[in-house]
Amino acid sequence: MTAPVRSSRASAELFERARAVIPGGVNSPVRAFGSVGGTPRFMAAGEGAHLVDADGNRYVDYVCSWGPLILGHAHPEVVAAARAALERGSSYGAPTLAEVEFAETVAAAVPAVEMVRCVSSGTEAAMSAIRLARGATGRDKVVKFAGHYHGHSDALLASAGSGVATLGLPDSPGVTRGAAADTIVVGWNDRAGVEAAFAAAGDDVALVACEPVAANMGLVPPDPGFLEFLREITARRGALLLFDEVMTGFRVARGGAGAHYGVVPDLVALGKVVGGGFPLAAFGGSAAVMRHLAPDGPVYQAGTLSGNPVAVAAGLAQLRLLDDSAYAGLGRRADRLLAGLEKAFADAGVAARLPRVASMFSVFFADAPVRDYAGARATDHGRYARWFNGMLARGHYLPPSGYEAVFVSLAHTDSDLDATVAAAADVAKDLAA
Ligand code: HOZ
Repeated sequence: MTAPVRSSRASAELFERARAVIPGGVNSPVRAFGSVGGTPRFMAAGEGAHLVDADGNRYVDYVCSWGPLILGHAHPEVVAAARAALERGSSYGAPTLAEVEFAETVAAAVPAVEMVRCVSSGTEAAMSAIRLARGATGRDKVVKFAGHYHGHSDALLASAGSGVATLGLPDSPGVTRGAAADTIVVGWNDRAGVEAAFAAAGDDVALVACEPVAANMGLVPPDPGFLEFLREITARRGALLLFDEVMTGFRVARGGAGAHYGVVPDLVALGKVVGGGFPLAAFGGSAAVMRHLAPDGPVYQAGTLSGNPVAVAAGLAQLRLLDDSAYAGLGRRADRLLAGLEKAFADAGVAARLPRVASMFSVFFADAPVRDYAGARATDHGRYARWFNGMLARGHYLPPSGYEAVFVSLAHTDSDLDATVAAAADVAKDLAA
């Protein structure tokens, strides 16, 4: 169990040291607690559903390394698989049996995927998928949605979610005008906007890229029929459709959001979830499209650490455990937590929306449902900061930004979830005061 957080002195001292040698003191901006205030917690250990910080404080963790830790921290089977692989060597720069098994596992699970290429991060997966789409179609333009985040490659940084939204950064300093000019940004769930993009760009659209469940502007599901609409218009106009499933792959279902909604895109980007907490990602699609990649085809893409044996072993260990009962278990935990949170906010008279898909959700302080990035930005982020800090002080680690999603893992026990609900009831009263 957790206890109220006593001191964050060690974290504060580490943050001070870090700021002298790491920009902003962190290696990824959202970690800096910039929009919620306070001292980012420097973590010393992860154990099941819990994180332990440098001061020895224990938290129930709902960030789960931004989603991938579906089994919780340091799951024994994942640790054993990684350790066994490591004892055989950390990196070969040559192909392995495990990479073949990994590709077979992903292809069997994800309906859109016949062939897979491993990379090391979600950024690389989405960036490579764009190059592949451009190479395969001979077209330049990419359509993306405001508030969707596909990593930090040039083509996809416009109107991006996640840290770009959290910090309220302007579009694209450092991105050339040429790169920005090939990206068309449209509102999420905006059919007319997508039609207008195709009308304006004619037949030069190579790719429509989306998070099938937007999860980097808080969680904003697709309107009913919207993914089907994207599938239809891209097919009709000769463009490819990319589902960036970095957040949703193997999380909302074994086959990802594509399987959950019954829509099969041309390309899928998978991120950290396939590495079970290690730096592994992948992109895949039909053999016809994927064979454009070198060395089969001319579209170049490469990486010494792509398919790293330790990361692949850990990822495979996690993917093997994600069966129907695992998804049922995640669903039960999310039901319990969401019911408790909804009641806590309702009892306190706090207007909150908790959109959910399977075992991921977010907390918007708003009166009306959120359908797009403008709606997400209009929610009460000051209140989110108070909510976050109130929960953190009581030992519950939520995303340090209202533009991120909350994740439940199989390591969360009923007592973890109930403790979080009890803390939420307390914090909700403070928010209402
Ligand atoms: N929204 C990011 C995950 N897709 C947060 C992780 C990060 O930027 O560090």
